[in-house]
Amino acid sequence: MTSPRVVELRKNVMNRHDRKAALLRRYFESTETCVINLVSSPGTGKTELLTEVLRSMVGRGISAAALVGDCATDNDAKRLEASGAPVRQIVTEGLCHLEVTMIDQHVQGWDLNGIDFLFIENVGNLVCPSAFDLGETLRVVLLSVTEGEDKPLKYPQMFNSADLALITKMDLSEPCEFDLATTQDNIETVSPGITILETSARHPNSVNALVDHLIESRVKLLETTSPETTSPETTSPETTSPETTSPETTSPETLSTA
Ligand SMILES: Nc1nc2c(ncn2[C@@H]2O[C@H](COP(=O)(O)OP(=O)(O)OP(=O)(O)O)[C@@H](O)[C@H]2O)c(=O)[nH]1
Ligand SMILES: [Mg+2]
Repeated sequence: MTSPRVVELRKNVMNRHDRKAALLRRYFESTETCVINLVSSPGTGKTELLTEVLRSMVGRGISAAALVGDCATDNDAKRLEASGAPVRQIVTEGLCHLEVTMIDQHVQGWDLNGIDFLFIENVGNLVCPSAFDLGETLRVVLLSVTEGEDKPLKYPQMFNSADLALITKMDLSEPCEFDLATTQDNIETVSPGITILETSARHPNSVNALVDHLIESRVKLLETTSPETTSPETTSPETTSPETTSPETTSPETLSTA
């Protein structure tokens, strides 16, 4: 008796999240901000690579900012700030993924009209973040050479919900005896046609190639979307501070009880 009811409640909550994400996506389109949600296992190199991407963008005069999610610390925000780009930390207090209400809350006060790229570093987790639309323009999944070639097959939803796949830490591929061709095949199996780029935060050329790819993607997306003047429907009247902030009312319980 209880099982079907729980499923139905979860569906309602997810619909609410999806509606909110759709509103936020329209707002991002209206400001011509390309929002990129980075998802991967813990330790794949999201922060390291993003720091270099932001540094490269700042150096080229491109306006970029970042939101970063973490269960318990603001370590990653401190690292990302070294790039010179504006950064805000979202501490999820144990929640294993970011949710759209947190993004909505944490962009308050930023004039997105002046921001071409907003990166969101999700909480390191190869399962849950795939189920939560944050209103992003592009979802980018990262897989490092140290994790094993089979991960796309074991976590297909993370790969088939992404728009771009990055194989990271390529500078370590030899000592890790990494099999690039098998990994590419595995990604292609679960996400046919997806673009796959090889990167290393230690190799500026690969960082620059990634930045070039993102700039081209934004240009193409701007050509296909018609901006409207839309404001985000805020979930809370309070404007969040730029510093470390706790998630709003979002908690693991929300999904099963709301
Ligand atoms: N050799 C090498 N090491 C890297 C590279 N990218 C990241 N690392 C190292 O890998 C470790 C984890 O990198 P992070 O950037 O913290 O990974 P993350 O995905 O942000 O981790 P979480 O935020 O905990 O999910 C750090 O010690 C980095 O210095 C790379 O391209 N090459
Ligand atoms: Mg990180």
